Amino acid sequence: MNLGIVCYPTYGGSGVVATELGKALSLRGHNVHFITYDRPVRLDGFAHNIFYHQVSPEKYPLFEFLPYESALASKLVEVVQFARLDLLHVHYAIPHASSTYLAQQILAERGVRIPFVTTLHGTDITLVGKEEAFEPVVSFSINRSTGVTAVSEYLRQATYANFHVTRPIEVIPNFVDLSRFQRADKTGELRKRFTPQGEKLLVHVSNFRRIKRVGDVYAVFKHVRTEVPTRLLLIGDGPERAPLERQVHEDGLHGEVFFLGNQGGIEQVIGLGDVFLMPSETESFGLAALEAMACGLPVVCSNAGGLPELVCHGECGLYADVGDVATLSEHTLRLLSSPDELSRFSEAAYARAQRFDVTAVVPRYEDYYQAVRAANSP
Ligand code: GMT
Repeated sequence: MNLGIVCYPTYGGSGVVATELGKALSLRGHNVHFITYDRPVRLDGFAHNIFYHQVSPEKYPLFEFLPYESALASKLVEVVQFARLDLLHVHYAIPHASSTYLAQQILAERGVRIPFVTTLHGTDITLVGKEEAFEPVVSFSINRSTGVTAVSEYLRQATYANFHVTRPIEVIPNFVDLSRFQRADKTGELRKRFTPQGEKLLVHVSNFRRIKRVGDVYAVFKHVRTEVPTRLLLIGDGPERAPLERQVHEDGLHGEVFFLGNQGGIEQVIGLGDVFLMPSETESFGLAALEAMACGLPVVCSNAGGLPELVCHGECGLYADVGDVATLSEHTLRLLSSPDELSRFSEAAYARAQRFDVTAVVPRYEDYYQAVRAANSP
């Protein structure tokens, strides 16, 4: 198939899923065209059947805000025709679904039929999308998409609860490439850089937005370190990073907490840890937790959103209510204080991640594309 993928090119989970999906589809013989405002961060290396089309609205004195939606719709009209695309797959409803609907209508006037699949990822439904400023457009464009998928059952239900959506939504979960995300050598030099005295290592990866509750990550670490020598590895960047970094310095713990920022190749680092922390306010799926599980890390997380669909409590991880730092700390200590318990949970986390391997999930998208195309053919 000739496929177009519309996504955010940044470190956010939706962009990561979209890019990894495009890469996996290209390996399965499809031609994949990414259409976005910058090269997606995980789009590294060269493949003869991956293409990138930049959307760059022109600046004009009248525009206080650049009309990205119009520029995206126009670019889609161009790419669908020139690259003879069979289907567009848009990730994150706002504004991608409505721009794509507009492009679809323009193309229809030119005699070109193009189906499009919208994948709902999380905050497009649970946070921003619900805002009065967006809700009517989000509801409309979900209903007008040729196909709709959500990354968890929780998100599917949240969509019906928060929007005027009547159409079926297919659940296709996030996935991980188990050939890349693997268990790491915890006796090697890299791990020793973070834990020179053989301390335990907690890991957190996120975009450091309020919803991620990085303050809870730090609070759990502070509690745990009083009983078990521990270090904390923080990967990613965002608005909550600077305040937390300031706090860590004020507490004099900057020698024990490592802020790595946005990193490429995180698969080489996550596996160095012992336990992954994800105390999010809400999380439609929890891709970073899945990537950690693939590296054999049990997850201590909140029971928010779709996390319980991924993390089996008492087997591959442990969860608590949002903000219940005391229980999250107890859970973390339970794992760190017993090598047997840690190893049992680690095995279970790895086994659970296998169910979400790229080779198991990507064919579900291909099947869905076929079904959508068949339903859309004249
Ligand atoms: O985590 C974020 O806030 C980024 C966001 C995105 O859309 O870029 O991630 C969402 O999509 C990911 C991929 O489907 C999910 O794994 C994350 O759980 C989801 N984030 C939230 O629901 C907060």
